[in-house]
Amino acid sequence: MRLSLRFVLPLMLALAGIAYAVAPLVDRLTLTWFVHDLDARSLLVTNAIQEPLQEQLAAGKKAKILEFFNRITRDERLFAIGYCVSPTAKALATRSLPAEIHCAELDRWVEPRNHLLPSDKGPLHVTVQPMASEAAPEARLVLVQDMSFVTRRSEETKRYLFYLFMGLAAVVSLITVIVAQLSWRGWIAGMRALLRGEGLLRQPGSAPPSLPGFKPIARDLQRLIRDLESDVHARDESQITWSPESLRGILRGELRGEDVLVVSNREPYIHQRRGDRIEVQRPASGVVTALEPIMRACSGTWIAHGSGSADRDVVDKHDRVAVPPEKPAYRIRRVWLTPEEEAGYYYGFANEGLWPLCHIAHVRPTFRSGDWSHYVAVNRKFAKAVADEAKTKDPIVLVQDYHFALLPSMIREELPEATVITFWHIPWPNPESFAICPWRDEVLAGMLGSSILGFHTQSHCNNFVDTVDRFIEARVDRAAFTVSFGGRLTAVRRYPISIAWPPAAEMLEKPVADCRSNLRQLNDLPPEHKLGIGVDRLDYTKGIVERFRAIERLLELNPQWVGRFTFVQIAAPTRTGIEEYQHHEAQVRAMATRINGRFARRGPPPIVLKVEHHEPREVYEYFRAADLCFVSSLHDGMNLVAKEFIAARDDDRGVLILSQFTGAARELPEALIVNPYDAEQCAAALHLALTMSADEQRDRMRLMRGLVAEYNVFRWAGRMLLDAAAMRRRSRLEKKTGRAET
Ligand code: GDG
Repeated sequence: MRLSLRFVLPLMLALAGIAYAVAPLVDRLTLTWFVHDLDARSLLVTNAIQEPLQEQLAAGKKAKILEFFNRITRDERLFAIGYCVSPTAKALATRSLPAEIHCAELDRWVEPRNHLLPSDKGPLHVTVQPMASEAAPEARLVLVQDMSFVTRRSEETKRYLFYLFMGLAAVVSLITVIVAQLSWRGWIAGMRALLRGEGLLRQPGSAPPSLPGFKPIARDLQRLIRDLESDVHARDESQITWSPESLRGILRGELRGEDVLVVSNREPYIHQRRGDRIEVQRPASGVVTALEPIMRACSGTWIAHGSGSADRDVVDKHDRVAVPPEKPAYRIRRVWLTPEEEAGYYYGFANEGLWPLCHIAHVRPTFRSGDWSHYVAVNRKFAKAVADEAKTKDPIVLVQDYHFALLPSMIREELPEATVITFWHIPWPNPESFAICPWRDEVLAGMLGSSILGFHTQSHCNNFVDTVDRFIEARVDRAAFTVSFGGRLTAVRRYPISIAWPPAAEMLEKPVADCRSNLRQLNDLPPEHKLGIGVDRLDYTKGIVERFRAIERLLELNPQWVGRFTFVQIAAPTRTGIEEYQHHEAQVRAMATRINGRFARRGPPPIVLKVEHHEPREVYEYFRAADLCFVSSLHDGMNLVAKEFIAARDDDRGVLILSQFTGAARELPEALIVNPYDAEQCAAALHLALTMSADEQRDRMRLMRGLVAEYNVFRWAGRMLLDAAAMRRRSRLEKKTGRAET
């Protein structure tokens, strides 16, 4: 007991000393955290008041603005607020705005380390946020927040630390005394054993006592921490409701201030000349919907082929244009291609070579060395554009699709520290099929410049990894799904793409009953006529011929549907310069005419073929008016039409017939899954859809709507960004500790 007291008292004194020594450190750390928090809060406040403030400013009501500021500063932490229209103007501000803050000298508060302003009431936190508008391009908002709460919290922390260390001292001394007692007994027992001649021989099977044994433990611990990290990550992710806001949250939190670039062939805004007017077109594309919130949130740059007839008229001298036109938030950098480059890179290698190569649709790929040269040159052109546009040496670059297989490694030559995320929107074939490509090794090496390589389904990931394993000198780790090539690691991951959820309100504006009656009227169909819908680019991979064959078979097997069922096929013209597409269009048209000729004598025609582009609103109206939607792709990376049909049906009605060869079929088992090559089976599915009870339609549709809502396009983009953020954190840590994973 005496021994314990002699030990415990000095220990307690020592720990109390440590508590006081540690307190200032904790103070400094918490101050940094609070400053970070207040930075984020300032941004939030600015975003929240931007719109009402701009409205008041536009109305020019100064008294109202001051009243608005005073109302906001009633918040106990928001100390003062001011608005400077220009550096020469006087600030429009609450009275509490400290005298040291003038419009002319706002730059001194911009640096994060200068955000603190001492005052006799305690420190103040000052931030300056741009609030540009057309009328006032230099306008800025000053927010001053009260930080006196930091001093109060510091006192509490010190008290808490003192009690904590005291408690700790008591527990440590207790454990020490117990261990000392036990060791003493153990030592005695050991001595006795030695005297008995048992010696210090190791028991068979017991662990060797040498130090190197700790190394595996350290490694295991590292692994455990990593697993825990990814566990927390996965848990957090499942808590997220994915929306443009959550994407913005990731960019502000996980990827604070990172430089983000997107590269795609198609641009998100196209300027077209119509007479002497310039019209802005937005391509109806899921990819644009997903990537726009990222671009808007981080004011990034989107690099794309400038394909519009007025594209050159609106760019600045660096070929850049700010978009969206009504409220610029990010910029497009346009890359110009000659007609020869477009023919070789886009129509040739990408669409006559890689497209049929990656889709099992029994169309032979055509590879020409001239096309390949253009493909290489255009990829190089885009890599230079990426290097020009990068603001840092390690930007995040999101590369889209098979037009840019070589771009990842070319970007890496220009910017070795960039994080390149490549997403391949079409399937990846098995190694035997891919081997057809005469430049297969170059294509694979190009793609392996990516840090993350994404596909829609696990089987596309498997095919890619198998192809790499078969053809190039790379190390494949099938447990981690990574490929190590040329000293670099590429993670191959599944990111199933989807659509925006909820869909834009204007798409669902017209009631389903009105859509039904309107479209039946428009197509000369009786009010209760059954309607099917198909919406596709007029592409041979979409199985439109097989779809028509199935409709013909339905009418042969179930003649009661003749004159009572019509299938409307919207077929948007695509890649019309390619011969295969011209043949395909002729075949589809001829088939519709033949089938209609066979059955049209008994009422309305079974097939209405509309070979033209439709506005998204019209497409949604058809989705809402239809009794069934038929997606019969022969091979499809995902297929967004299936998901759009589901999104359109907020009445929980309608049946989806879906080809088993789409990525979407893996996610939507409640659809009627069919083999498009099996006309009998498809005809049976059509009959089942036409006779399905309302209850069954509702049960299936609800399940599918739940899934599409949860696994929406914001999750697709967000998960890639989260993985990129984790990868960047890990590589920064490895650089710091001087260790890299091999
Ligand atoms: C590739 C992959 C993957 C069609 N016609 C019109 C029109 N569309 C819209 C649809 C839908 C989009 O085009 C087509 O998307 P899909 O996913 O069906 O197919 P692809 O164009 O082949 O896209 C595919 C996709 O990339 C995304 O990763 O799912 O597997 O092949 O949004 O609604 N839109 C309008 N008028 C039309 O006439 N407005």
